[in-house]
Amino acid sequence: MDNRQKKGMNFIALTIFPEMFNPFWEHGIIRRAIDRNKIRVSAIDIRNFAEGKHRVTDDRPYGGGCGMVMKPEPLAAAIRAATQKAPLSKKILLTPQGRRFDSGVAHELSSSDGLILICGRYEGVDERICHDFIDDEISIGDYVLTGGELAAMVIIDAVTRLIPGILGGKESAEKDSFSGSVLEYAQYTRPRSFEGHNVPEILLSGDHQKIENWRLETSLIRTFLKRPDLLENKALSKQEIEILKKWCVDIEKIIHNQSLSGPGALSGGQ
Ligand code: 6GU
Repeated sequence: MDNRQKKGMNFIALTIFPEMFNPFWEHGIIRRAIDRNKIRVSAIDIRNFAEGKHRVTDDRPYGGGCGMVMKPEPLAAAIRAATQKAPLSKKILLTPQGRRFDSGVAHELSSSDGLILICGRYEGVDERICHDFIDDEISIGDYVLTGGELAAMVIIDAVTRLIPGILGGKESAEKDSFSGSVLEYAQYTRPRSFEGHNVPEILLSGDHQKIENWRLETSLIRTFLKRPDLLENKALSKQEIEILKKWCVDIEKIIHNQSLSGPGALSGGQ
């Protein structure tokens, strides 16, 4: 049995604000994953590796310009110390310049032994760190955060829930939005009637096959309406194609009836 199986996937965040991670470790599924030895987590203060009385971690950029740059020495020392603790972990720099984090990247990272997540602050980190101490650079989207800490938490959260045995049912993670590149079906719980809106009858029918079909259809409709881009890249199943064809027929019927009697027919379709 290797380390990962014995003690769980290892996440180490390198940051100048380690306290930011405390509430994150202490709640919900992340906390349960730690308690059950599915993951190990730590946030290490980069400042501990800075020299001098003031333990400075940033400095002015060569060549001038605004903002500060994270100094290479404390970062290098912090990354080396983390690598000694977790030699098989992947070293990831959180930066808006990185490749975009998505469900595919989350799955890819979830199979690694562990992650060392380097949280940049200020205007960036010294370029020499990017070259020599990093395996991968990741961004969580096209906007700029004040630091990589929230991005590190996003990644830890998304990766943790993919680890087998973390979520309730085995299929929970697989059936969720994006893993099959359609959105999740509509969910309802009690009460049966809420402020005049009723739960769809079919969900109360007890007919599991019908419920399954209804869920597949609502998943597809929602995806088509909210995120049509996801369907363009999806390999559709036979059943999914049948559902889409059925809509086409229904929509064409509506258009056909309009062209016979609707206002479009009178104005010559203009
Ligand atoms: Cl990983 N870091 C920062 N500072 N901003 C971001 C980001 C990361 N991802 C998106 N914006």
